Amino acid sequence: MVARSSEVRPSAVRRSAVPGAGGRRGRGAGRLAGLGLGGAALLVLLTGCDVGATFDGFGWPQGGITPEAHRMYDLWIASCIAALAVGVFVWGLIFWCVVRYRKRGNELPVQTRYNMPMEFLYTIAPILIVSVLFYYTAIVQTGVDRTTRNPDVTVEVVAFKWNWQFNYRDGQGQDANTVASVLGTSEVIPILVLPTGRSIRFEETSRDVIHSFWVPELLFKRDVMPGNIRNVFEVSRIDTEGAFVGRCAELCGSYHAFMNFELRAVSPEKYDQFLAAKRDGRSTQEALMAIGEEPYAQTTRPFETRRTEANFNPDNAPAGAGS
Ligand SMILES: [Cu+2]
Repeated sequence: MVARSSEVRPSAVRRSAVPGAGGRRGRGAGRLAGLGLGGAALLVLLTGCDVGATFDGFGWPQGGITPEAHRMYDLWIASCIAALAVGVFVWGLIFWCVVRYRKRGNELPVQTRYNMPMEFLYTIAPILIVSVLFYYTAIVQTGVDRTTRNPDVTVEVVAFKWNWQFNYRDGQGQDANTVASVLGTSEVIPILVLPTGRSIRFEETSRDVIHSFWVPELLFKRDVMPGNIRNVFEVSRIDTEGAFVGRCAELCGSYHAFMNFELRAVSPEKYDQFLAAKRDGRSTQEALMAIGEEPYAQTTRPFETRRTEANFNPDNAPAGAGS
């Protein structure tokens, strides 16, 4: 594949320096191509295994609770394995060259310009790698962004400085009606109750600035825009019951960090009972207790904003009074 040192094997140098005289070179390129194909096959195989858990997700958060979260996680793990495979291959080549072609005398080594198989390989291989990564990214992204015509649950997410309102809707779009609502206050964290096993559509809108709706376990966040933009996304189902913290992920002002909520995933039966209780006019806390759930947030708590401490003129002394 690459010309050998003339000092060690002069005959080999002559053979490989002649263009097209490459039985050996052809075999080398074939071997490399085979290695690439083998690597790709290995990648597909490994993606099915739980390699991610062994390596702590390669830094990606684990514990996603939707099929979409798992698909994004798998894409990340596969991309990391591909990157590592390429890295190991390149590091191997570097070290091999360092050892094999180290300086042995003062004679200039044989130069190997215009090595067509090599040039072909390092042009085609990156294109192939990028194409495969692009293909799977496009597939996963399209899947995550997919919306359906009739999701089982539609919830309107209304963000404002600095809290959330969640409106349960009887249909899709701006013209649908709100049948029940959960509103957060400075004292009470809003709890977004949702069922497991059902498709859920989130329709986002903001009353003031750009916020971002983020539940880390969804492994997904989406900006909440003011004005006429209604950002929409769906999850095909939530797999796990439990309480999951939600946050605003867009710096939206002084109390941005306090803009928390909780996603409470419950069984479909409990969800139906919760919604019925809310429609009967009960408070969110009463409705949660009616279905045997904790009435207040478990994953976060209202923050003490310490507004009075931030007042540097607590005695309301007149300006310029001094001391
Ligand atoms: Cu915000």
